[in-house]
Amino acid sequence: MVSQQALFAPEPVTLLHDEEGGIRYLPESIPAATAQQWFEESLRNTGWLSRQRMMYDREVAVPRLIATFAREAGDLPAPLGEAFEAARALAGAPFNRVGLNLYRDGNDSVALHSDKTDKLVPAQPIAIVSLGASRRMSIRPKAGSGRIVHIELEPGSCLVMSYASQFTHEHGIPKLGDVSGPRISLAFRCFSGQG
Ligand SMILES: O=C(O)CCC(=O)C(=O)O
Repeated sequence: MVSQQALFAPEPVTLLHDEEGGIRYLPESIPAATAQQWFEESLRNTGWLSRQRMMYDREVAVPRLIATFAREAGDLPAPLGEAFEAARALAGAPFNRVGLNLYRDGNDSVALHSDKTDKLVPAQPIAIVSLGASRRMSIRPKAGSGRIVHIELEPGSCLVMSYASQFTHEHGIPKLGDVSGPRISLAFRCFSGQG
């Protein structure tokens, strides 16, 4: 018999097609209670850093807090050990790095960008697991007249982006007036060598 849960399980959404799987949104990939627990643990257990960057001729704070962990470093703070395994299974990729982003409120953001590929293993995807408040992601083609796509990244979802898509598209989390609270994203990547 098909369970109620299976009947109403939300379908993955393909936002972009390419030869490496494109960009896929997988809603409810992590059960809601687990996603909430991971959010609380990540908030509490992470040594969050504020990074500076140059804007024209002055230094400004990057509008979000960040942290990075290597899987092989061992001694990962909860929930990262469990989250690595889940992301590896969801995307079918041997992720060995995770970058965490904490968006404290609607003023925190990340500008449209593509991930730097020089230290990434070619053809391996990037997976972004969302925790906490929902935030909108914008995805825009780098060239041509293709349309910009917006997707609401809900807690417990996983967005899988191909390596190839980093050459054709940019993604970002815009500032937003009405955000229900803080959000954490766990961005899993496959780094080559010591990266
Ligand atoms: O927080 C997100 O969903 C996006 C994060 C991101 O673009 C990045 O870490 O490069």
